Amino acid sequence: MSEQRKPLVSHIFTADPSAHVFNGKIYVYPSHDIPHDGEDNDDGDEYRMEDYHILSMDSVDAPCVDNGCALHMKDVPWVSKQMWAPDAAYKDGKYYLYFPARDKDGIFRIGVAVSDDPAGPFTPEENYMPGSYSIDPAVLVDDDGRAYMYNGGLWGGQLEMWQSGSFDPNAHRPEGDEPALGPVFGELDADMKHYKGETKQLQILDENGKPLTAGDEDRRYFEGPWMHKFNGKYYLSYSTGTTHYLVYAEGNRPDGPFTYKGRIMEPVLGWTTHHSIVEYQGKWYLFYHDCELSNGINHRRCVKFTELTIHEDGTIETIRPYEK
Ligand code: FUB
Repeated sequence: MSEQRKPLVSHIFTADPSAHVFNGKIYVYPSHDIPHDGEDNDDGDEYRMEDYHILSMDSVDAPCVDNGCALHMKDVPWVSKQMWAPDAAYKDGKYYLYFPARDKDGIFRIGVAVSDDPAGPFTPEENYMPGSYSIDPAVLVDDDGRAYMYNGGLWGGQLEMWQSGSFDPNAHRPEGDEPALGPVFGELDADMKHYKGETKQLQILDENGKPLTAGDEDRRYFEGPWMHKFNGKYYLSYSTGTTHYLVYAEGNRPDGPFTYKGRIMEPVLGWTTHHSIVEYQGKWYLFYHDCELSNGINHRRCVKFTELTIHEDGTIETIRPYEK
C-alpha cells in the first residue's frame, strides 16, 4: 500500500495513464507533459507533449521504471504537434501503441505504432488510422479476440467538430437539454491498424433510459474513455471534464448502450482527470493523475495509482483521492 497515491515517477511529468498487465508485469502508457510557462486555454494548447515514455513495475509494490523514449513526434510523418493520451494493446505476439496527435492541418487523429516489446520502441505507421478523429484512444481486446477502440474528447479534443461526419471547426456545441455527445466506438480490423467498418457514437443513458443531456455536466461524457469487463458486463468509464469527476456506466455489449451508474473518483488537484482500470493478481487498481508534483500547474501532472473496490454486482466505491 505504501507507494499508492504517490507520484509513480518524479523526474518527468506524466499524465493520462493507461495501465495494462503484460507478461505478469504492470505497464503504464502515459502522456509526457512538457514544462513551459505558457498560459492555459480551452483548446488545451498548454499540453505540448512530443513523445511517450512507458513506465513499468514488476508488481504493485515494486519501484517504477522509466523505459525511456518509446516514440517521438519527429519519427511520425503525419504529426504536427501534441502527442496526447495514448493506450496500448496486445494481439498475436505484437504490441500496439495508439496515440492521438494533430495532423499537419491541426486536426486530431489517432495513430498506431507497433513493437515486439511492451516497453517499445514502437514503429509508427506512415499515416494516421483512416477514418479516425478526436483524442484519447482506449482499446479493449475482448475475450473472443475482437478488438474495439473508444475515443473522443470535447473542446480542444474536437469531438463536437465532427457531428456532421466531416470536420467543421465552427460546429455548434450541444448544450442544455440537447443530447450529450458520446465517445466514438469502432471495431478494429484483424491487423489492429484499421477500423473494420464504420465508427459510431456511443449512447450513455440515465436511470430512465433517456440519453444524458449536454447540460448534465456531472454525468455526461467529456473525454478519457476506458473500458473494463467485470462478470461479463462492460463498464465504460470517463472524465466529466468541466466538473472534474471520473464516472462510469454499465452495458451488456461492447458498443452499448450504457447506463450511468456513479462516480469513481472525486476531483483531483488540477483541471484534467484521466484514468485507467486494471486487474492485477485478483485486485483492481485505478491509475490516475493529479498536479501534486507541480503544486497545481495544469500541464505538469503526475501519474499515481490506488486500489479500487469493485463489488460483486459491478458497482465501484467512490475514491476521495486525498482521504486514506
Ligand atoms: O493530456 C492531454 C489531454 O488532457 C488528454 O488527452 C485529456 O484526456 C486530458 O487529460
